[in-house]
Amino acid sequence: MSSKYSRRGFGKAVAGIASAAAAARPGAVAGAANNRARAEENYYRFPSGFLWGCATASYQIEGAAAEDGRKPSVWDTYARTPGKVHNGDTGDVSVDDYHRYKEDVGLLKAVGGKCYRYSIAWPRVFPEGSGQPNAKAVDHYDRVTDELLAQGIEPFVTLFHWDLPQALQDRVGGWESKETVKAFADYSAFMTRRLSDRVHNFFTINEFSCFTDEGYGSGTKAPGLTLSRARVNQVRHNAVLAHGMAVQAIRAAARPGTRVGLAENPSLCVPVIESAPHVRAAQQAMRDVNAQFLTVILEGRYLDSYLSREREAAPKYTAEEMKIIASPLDFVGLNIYTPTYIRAASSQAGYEVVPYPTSYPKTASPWLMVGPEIAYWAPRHLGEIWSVKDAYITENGCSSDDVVATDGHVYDTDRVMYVRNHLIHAHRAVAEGWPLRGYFWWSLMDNFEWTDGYSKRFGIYYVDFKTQKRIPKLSASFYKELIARNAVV
Ligand code: GBH
Repeated sequence: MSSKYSRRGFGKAVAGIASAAAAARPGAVAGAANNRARAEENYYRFPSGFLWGCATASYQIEGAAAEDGRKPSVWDTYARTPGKVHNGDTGDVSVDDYHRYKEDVGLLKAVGGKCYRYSIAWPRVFPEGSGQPNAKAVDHYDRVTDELLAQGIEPFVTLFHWDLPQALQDRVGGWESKETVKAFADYSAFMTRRLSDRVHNFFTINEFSCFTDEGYGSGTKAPGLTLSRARVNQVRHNAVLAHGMAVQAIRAAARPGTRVGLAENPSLCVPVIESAPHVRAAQQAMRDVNAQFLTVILEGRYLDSYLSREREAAPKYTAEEMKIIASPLDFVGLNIYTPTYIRAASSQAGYEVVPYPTSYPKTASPWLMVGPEIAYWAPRHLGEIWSVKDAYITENGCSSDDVVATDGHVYDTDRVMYVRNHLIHAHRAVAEGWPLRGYFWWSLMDNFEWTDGYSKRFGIYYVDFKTQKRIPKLSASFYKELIARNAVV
C-alpha cells in the first residue's frame, strides 16, 4: 500500500471532522459556524490521487458487429436466438461507440474522469479465437487508447468481458475446453504486448459466474447451455485457470511494471449487525460462498466445504493448476451491486444467509437490492481476510427508469442516491485504511444490458438509441462535482 493511503496519513486528513464535531457545543455560535465550514470542507473527502472513472464493456457499447473483420461472439449468437434477450435486442449497433469513441472519451473528460475501464473484443482481435491476429482491430484499440491518453485519462483494460469468439464455442466447446484456456492466455499475451507501452493496468476476466454458471448452467447468458453440475464445475475451474494462465502470460509478454488483476463480482457478505459474532460469520461466509472463484484465486485451493458440497460433481484439477490459478496479483477489482446479508448461526458452517424480505428496496433491475454497506465490506474483506494491498471498485451503479423531462434534463435522483450512499461507505473503508485506490462507475452511458437488452439504463449519460444522442443526466453533474471536490457531494 502506498504511503498516501496509509491509515496514519489518511487519519490526519479526516481528523478535522472529528475535532469539528467535538468542539461544536451549544452557545458557541461563531465557533460552531466555523467548525461547520471546516466539517464541510472535509466532508467525506478522499485522499488525493484517488482514481475516479467509469467502466464499459465492448459488446455492450461498440456495435459495428461485422466491421473490420470482427466475427461473432457467443453473445451475437445468443442475442439472435428467439426469446433469449428482451425485445430481441442485439449488440449489432448498440451505442455505436466503435465509431464514436472520441466523443465518448470526451463525455468522461467532461465530468473530470481520471480513468476509464473498457474491454477489448476478443472476436475482433482473433476472429477465429486463435491463430492470426486481425490488424484492423488492433489498430482500433490503439486509437482508443491513444485518445484516452490525449485527453489525460488513464486506461484500464479488461481482456474478457464475456464476448467469447463463437468459433471457440463451435470448435472446442468454449469454456468446457482447455483449448479455450490456452487461447485466452495467448490472446492476453498478444494484447498486453501491444498495449503495455501505454496501458499499465489490465484486468484478465470480468465476473466469473456470469459466463460460467449462467452461460453453461442456468443458460440465462451466452452461450445459453444447461449442462450438468459436474460439467459446470469444470467450466468454472477452466475459467479460474484461464485467469491464472493469462496472469503468467501477461507477466512474460508485457513490459516490466505492468499491473495485473481481475474484476470479480463475489457475493458480498455483509453482517446483519456490526457485532463480533456476525462480523466473524460474514468473514467465514465470504470465503465459503465464493470458494469456486475469488477464494481459490486468492488462496490457491478449493475449500473442503466446497468440495464436499459438490461431492462427485467437484472439479478435477492438478496441484500444478492450483499454483497457476493462485498466481500473485497486483490488485483485486470488485464489481459491487448488491449485498448478501449474513448472520451468525450454530450450524457447522457457522453462518447463514438471510433472505430478503419482499419489501427490501431495489432499483429498476429486480436483482439489484440496495445495500451501500457493500462499499465498506468489499475492501475490508479483501484486506482483512486475504491481506490484499491494492483494490478498486471496478463497477458500481444502478438502473433507473430514466426519462427526459420537458426541460431536456434527466433527473435520476435514485441513481445519485444509490452512488452517494455507496461512496460514504467507501470513504469509511479508506479512512480505516482498507485497500481502495479507485472507483469506476458502471456505466459511462446507457448501453446493451445483456438479457435486458436496451430496457435497462445504467449510464450517467442518457442515450437516445434512435439518434445516438448522448445527454448528461443529473448523475453526470453529481459525478463532476464529486470528482472536482474529491469528496462526496
Ligand atoms: C455487471 O454484472 C456486468 O459486469 C456489466 O456488464 C453489467 O452491465 C452490469 O453489471 C449491470 O448489470 O436477472 O436475476 O438472473 C452484474 C452482476 C450478475 C447482475 C447476474 C445480474 C443476473 C440476475 N450480474 N445477474 S437475474
